[in-house]
Parts: sequence; C-alpha cells; structure tokens
Amino acid sequence: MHRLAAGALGLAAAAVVSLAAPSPAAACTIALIPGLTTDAFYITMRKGAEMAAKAVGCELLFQGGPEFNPTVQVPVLQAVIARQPDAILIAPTDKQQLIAPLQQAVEAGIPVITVDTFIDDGKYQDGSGLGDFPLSYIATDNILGGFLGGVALARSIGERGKVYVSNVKPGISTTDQREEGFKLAMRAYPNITVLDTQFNDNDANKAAAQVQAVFARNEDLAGVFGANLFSALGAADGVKALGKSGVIKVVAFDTPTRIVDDLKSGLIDFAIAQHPAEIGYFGVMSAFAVINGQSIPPAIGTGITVMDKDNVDDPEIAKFIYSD
Ligand code: T6T
Repeated sequence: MHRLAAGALGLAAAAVVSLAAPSPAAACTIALIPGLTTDAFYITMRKGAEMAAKAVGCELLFQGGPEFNPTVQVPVLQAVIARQPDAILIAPTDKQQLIAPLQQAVEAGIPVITVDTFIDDGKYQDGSGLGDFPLSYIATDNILGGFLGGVALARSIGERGKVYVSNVKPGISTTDQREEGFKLAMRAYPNITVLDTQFNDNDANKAAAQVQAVFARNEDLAGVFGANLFSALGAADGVKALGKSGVIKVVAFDTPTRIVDDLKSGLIDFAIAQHPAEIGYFGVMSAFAVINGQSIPPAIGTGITVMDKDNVDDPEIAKFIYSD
C-alpha cells in the first residue's frame, strides 16, 4: 500500500518535472509572407497557419509589407531568405515580378510554396516555364469564384443592364482570374453589357470614386462586381454615396465583417467567401511534409462559400467570415 502510494507519487512527480521542463526548440521554422499584413483575408490565413504550426511543433514567421505591391514585397522576401527558414509560403503580389526573387530562395536551399496567388502560369513542377519551381500552389479556384460572382450579379439585376468589374491591377493571378471567370459567366447573358474594368490599386476610396464616375457616364448602371475585399468595399461605398443602395447591385469577393454588415443592410447582394484559414493550414502542413522529405501535390484547391442575407447567420456559413 505504502509502496504503491510512493510509486504513484513518483510517477506524478516525474510528470510534473516533464511538464515544467523547457519546451523543446521548434522542429522547424516556416515563413508566411502575405500580400499585405493589414488585410482580414491574410490575418485569417495566418490564424490557420498558426494552428497547423502549433500542431506540428514548428515556429511560424509571419512577415509582410503594408501594401499589396511587389516593390514592397521583394525586400521583405529578401529579409526572410536571409533568416534561412526551412520553407517559405508566399502570396506573390505579381505573376512575373516575383519569379526572380523567389528563385533566389530556391538557390539558398529554401523550398517555396505559393498560397493564394501564383507566379508565372501557376502550373508548377510540370517542366515548363521560368516560374515552374514552387512545389505547390494552395488557393481558392478563382476562376470558379469569379464565375459564381457573375451568375449572382446577373440574377440580381434581372439578367439585363450594364455592369463592370472593380479590380485591383493587372498582373495579380487571383484578381485576373476572377475577372476572367466573371466574363465567362457573362457570355450566357446577351442582355448584359460589360463596361470597361476599373482598376483601383487596392484602394477602396479610389474604387468608390470610380463607381460615381462610371455612373456619371452611365446613369443606367445596374451592377458592380468587386473582385477583392478593397474593390468590393469601395464599390459598396460608392453606391451608398450615390444614394443607390439596392438599386445598383453589388457582388463582393471576400467576406470581412464590414462586407457582412453590407449584406445585412442590402447594400451588397452576394459575397464570395474564400477559406483563408484553410489555405494557411494546408500551407503549413504541406511545408512540414516537404521539410520531412515527403512529396506534395503541385496544386491544392481550397473552398468557397457564397454568402447572402438569408444564409449568413447560419453558423456553418458564418464560420467563413474573416477575422479582422
Ligand atoms: O482577395 C484577397 C486575395 O485573395 C487577393 O489575392 C488579394 O486581395 C485579397 O487579399 C483581399 O484584399
């Protein structure tokens, strides 16, 4: 009895000792370079990445710039390469301009995976193209998302009238593909006229001013597709400033809380939610697999959820609202 108690106590003491021991050094360091740091989309991606990093015992190094811009992103990437992480996850801010800087990471022996956006043609490890070297591309199907946005906007305007795409700037894989998908959908609607795309440089104020300028030239403007978070917020703000809420329809890509508020108020009709936490989670898990000598698929597709006023309070839908 006495011996048993002592034995049990010994075990408990050992357990306490091992709990109190300093935690072992991280098994690896994985860097995540977002398009920009102050964007709810990447903030949410970071959360998923942190969760995976914790699960596998790696450190996550989250380092990015204040603007979605290759001139800002390249020096951040160079600083990250100098720290020699075991792998780099990056959302390249330009399809062409990030190819050479990322090649430097590979030359330094650091495996590269792109998340959200891609470089070159986005088809990796197929032996063709200068930007073939990243090991995987983990992202939303942006053509499909743009297509769904197009169908939603067409239906909300009664399949007739003038619409345009509010977009960031040419050369970004995600937003280029969303516009492509949107225009593909529009082919099925002969009574809809697609006006020239307006590029806003990821500036919601500029996107809002553009709605007003397009309306000044087209008083029968029926709808706007905001191809990312800032384009959509600006489109909604512009429609509101015109006093045309619910008259000029808005479909948004991305779902931070403000866009959800605008869905509820009727300013935005539909919003396409990406699953950024999923992108971050699978990004880290894929990097961990590579670090441990495993092969990974060259592309991993993550989900889309279409939100509207009627479904956004359902917890299974609401869980895809981004964290601000
Ligand atoms: O839409 C996301 C992202 O997918 C895109 O590549 C850039 O813009 C966002 O970060 C939203 O601001």
